[in-house]
Amino acid sequence: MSVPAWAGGLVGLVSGGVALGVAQLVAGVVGPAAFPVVAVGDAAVDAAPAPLKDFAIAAFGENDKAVLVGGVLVVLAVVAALIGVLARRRLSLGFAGFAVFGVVGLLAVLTRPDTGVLDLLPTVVGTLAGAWALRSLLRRATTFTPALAPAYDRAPQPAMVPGASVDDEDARLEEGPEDEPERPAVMRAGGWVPEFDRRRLLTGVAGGVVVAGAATWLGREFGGRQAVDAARTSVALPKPATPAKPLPAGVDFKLPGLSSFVTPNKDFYRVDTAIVVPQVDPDDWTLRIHGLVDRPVELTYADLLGRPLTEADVTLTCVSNDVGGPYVGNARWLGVRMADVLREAGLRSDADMLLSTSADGFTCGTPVDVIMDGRDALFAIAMNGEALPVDHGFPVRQVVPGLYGYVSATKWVVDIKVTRFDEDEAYWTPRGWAAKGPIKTQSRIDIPGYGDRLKAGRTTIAGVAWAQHTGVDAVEVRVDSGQWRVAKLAEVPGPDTWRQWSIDWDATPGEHAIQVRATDAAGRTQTDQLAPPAPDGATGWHTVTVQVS
Ligand SMILES: Nc1nc2c(c(=O)[nH]1)N[C@H]1C(S)=C(S)[C@@H](COP(=O)(O)O)O[C@H]1N2
Ligand SMILES: [Mo]
Repeated sequence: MSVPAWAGGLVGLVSGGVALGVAQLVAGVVGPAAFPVVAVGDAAVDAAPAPLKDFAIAAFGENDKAVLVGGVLVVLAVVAALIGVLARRRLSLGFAGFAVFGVVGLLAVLTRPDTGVLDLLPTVVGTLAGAWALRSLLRRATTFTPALAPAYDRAPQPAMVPGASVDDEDARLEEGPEDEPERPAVMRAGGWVPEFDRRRLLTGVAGGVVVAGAATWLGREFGGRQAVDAARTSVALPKPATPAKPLPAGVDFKLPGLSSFVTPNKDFYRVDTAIVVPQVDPDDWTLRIHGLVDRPVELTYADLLGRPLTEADVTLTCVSNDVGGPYVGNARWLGVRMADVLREAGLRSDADMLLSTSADGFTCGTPVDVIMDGRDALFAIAMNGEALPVDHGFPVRQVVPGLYGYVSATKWVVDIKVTRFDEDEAYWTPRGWAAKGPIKTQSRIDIPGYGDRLKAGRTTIAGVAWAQHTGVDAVEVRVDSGQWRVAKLAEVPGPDTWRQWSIDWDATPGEHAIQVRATDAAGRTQTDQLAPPAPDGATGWHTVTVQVS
């Protein structure tokens, strides 16, 4: 007779979809981080304890954000369906459910950096749209037919043909069946009987799905993405005042399966806390440098492009990279030397930390002495000959040879506070990672791969090793804990990039464990002591086992 539970659940789901679609559409105008699902995810990322985050990175790798957003959506779907089931009995319960959603969304948006009043709009409008969809769909699902004996008090209403819905049924939905006994007997005997109308419900649901889908799609299209993409493609990169040294002929062995010396942008690892990548318009971008300086400055993108540019080949590494892991890549960067800008601003002598902040509120603490010691520490605008990809920090990011990314490589950087380590803390420090993060000398076997099956006979073992700003001096390989043998090293343009290595091996039948270790130019050989990534970088020798037959 009245709306069955399954239909209530369906109505709840579709109404939730309408709410999110409309929120997405409004967020497309006011900014992607104001989309409540993303805000909830972002807030969860920031609030999650470090071990959980480490687990997420280890288990899902670069998909960890997609998994998180997927999880939020699944929870939302289940709750929305429940709201629909409840709302069938009492519409006010459904509205209350949506209100709770809305408040959670608003609270999450408010925890985001730089939230303005406008950022609350997607959640508010989305919640209202969802509540409206809930009410309309439930009304559609219920039609009222006259009871067997028509009541004379209702009979004159001309619109009341059997099967038609009535317009003022909120009250009936509100009251629910338990209120029936309070009605006058005559009304019950000859009133209108609510009936579930499956066909009208399903056409309404189809309409809701179309609205939700179209709004989501439009919201994404508007989402500033295209505007920033267009701005990015129209950037004309100036020629470097200080070009990089030409790459030596022998930097790349070009072996199948071995990491190429230059990592193409599309293959470059990505690690950050952003669920939706910040879309920063270079025309609006400025970099403010303040704190322990004599002359605070604010640079525009045009200012930066107008300054002498330095080009440098630098390998980035993430502190959360496991031994043998993928979070390392090498690129040619183009940018302004950070030291020049800081010197002009009048760096004070008591400063020892640069606290940089990104457009999305991530912060990073970099030692001042490292920036000022002459290495190619850059405010980078380009990566491998093109404007920075949005994922990698467009319009401007930091690149500092020798430091893990979490203490040096701020993407979408907008603010630098010159300060002291004993006064300020960056994003990852209270979350269990060291305040300072010099890169540990490491090496990785790329070929053969873990668990590969090989034919007996001559084969090549090869990989990469890195000790940024110190340089790799030697790489050794051993099989089954035998003698260490010295590998052949590729050429490098300088100490700031990784270095390819290779060695031949006469593989004999059976299972074998291959290990590698590097020695840097300071004479430090990698320790065999295994340490996890937290708090300051993994150690140990990369080991690959293979089956030879
Ligand atoms: N804004 C911002 N910048 C950031 C991060 C971040 O979370 N947010 N992560 C850092 C970390 S941990 C690393 S390893 C590098 C990774 O840079 P990539 O994504 O370009 O490889 O970016 C750094 N810069
Ligand atoms: Mo990192």
